[in-house]
Amino acid sequence: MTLNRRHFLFLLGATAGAVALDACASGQNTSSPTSATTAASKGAIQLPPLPYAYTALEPYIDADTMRIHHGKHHATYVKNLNAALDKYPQLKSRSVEDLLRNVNSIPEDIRITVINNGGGHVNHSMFWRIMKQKGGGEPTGAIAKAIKQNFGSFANFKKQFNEAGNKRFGSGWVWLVRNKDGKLEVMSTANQDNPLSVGKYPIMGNDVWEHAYYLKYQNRRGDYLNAWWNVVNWDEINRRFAEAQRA
Ligand code: MN3
Repeated sequence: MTLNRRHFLFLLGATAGAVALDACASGQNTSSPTSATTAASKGAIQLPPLPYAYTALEPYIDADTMRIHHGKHHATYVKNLNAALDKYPQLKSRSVEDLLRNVNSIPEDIRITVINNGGGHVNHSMFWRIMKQKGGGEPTGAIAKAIKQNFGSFANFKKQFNEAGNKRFGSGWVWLVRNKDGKLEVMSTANQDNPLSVGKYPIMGNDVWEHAYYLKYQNRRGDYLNAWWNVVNWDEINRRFAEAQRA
């Protein structure tokens, strides 16, 4: 069976896309596997590639943790989110952030799934980018000034942030957010809940689920929280801070 692109797109439109894709993939003789992939994944949310190597954050975050965290945990959130949104294709025209900002607009039968897995996707997409190899050090730029204004000093902010991360019982996140009055706050959320759902903009956040640190730090969450500051990417955090002020 030879399929040209137009024929393939016709099949995709006329029948279930997944069936057509399976038929093509097993055929080995499709004219354009690239266009097939594009057509099949249209509207589906993709796992963003890690912006650096798995080893980049060593020794603070080990390569095995990064490999499983990104390739398994984050990938599973994306897969579950797509499965939920497939039931309501009209939701796919909205961003996941927009869904999380308006959770009551999500159909009830998929609401918790979208909060958990959409949150998981958005949180981790931020998380990879606010870290980098040879990161850390004192904050820079506008966020440095804002931290000083809101918390007195970077040391005091760091202390509050680590305390909130340590105190989170079970799985969750610790955040620096911008609230509706334009003030910066440290907060913590359970599970994959995102601050957008309570009207706050996440500027930076650290993942305190055990999967984020257990291989290297076991029960020593405090050590992980302290070490994490060595990989923080202040350029990306400044970019998010500017975005928070526009939001
Ligand atoms: Mn995680």
